[in-house]
Amino acid sequence: METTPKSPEAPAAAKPKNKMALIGIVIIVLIVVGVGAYYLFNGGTTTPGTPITIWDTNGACLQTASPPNCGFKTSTGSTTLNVTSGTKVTWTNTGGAPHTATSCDPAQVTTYGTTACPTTNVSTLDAFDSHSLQAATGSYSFTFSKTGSYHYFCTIHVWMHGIVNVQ
Ligand SMILES: [Cu+2]
Repeated sequence: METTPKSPEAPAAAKPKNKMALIGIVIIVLIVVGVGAYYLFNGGTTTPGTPITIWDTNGACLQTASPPNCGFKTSTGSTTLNVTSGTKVTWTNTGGAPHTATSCDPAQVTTYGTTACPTTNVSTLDAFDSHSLQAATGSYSFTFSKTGSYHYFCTIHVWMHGIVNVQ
């Protein structure tokens, strides 16, 4: 008499236990996936792309300076960077003044004139604008997904020019 009521009780007690274990496993899986996604996302935004250095001479960036005392340069010292499609490029301002890396699309020519953009990018190319990058530390990244020649300049010193060729 005593054993018969006990046996249906045992599975009833085991069921919530299994449920708790399942919930525990689900929570652990969610944490693992969440942490993994965080690192994946964080890695994607903090990993520097192909570098372009924005430089000046202790904050000086004069249009009349010869040779130039400010500008854009790649790791080889060139103002032109050649990359393949899908490459992320990262501009870092190492100078003492704020600078920008801004694509030469028609809207910029309208605002800043042809000194800023002697060559205008074709309208099918993506536009980019870092806006003002803080002296010494500011950086900006842009991923080039369309092939073509991207002319860009600094909106603060419109005589600063650079080119990114995407093949
Ligand atoms: Cu500048």
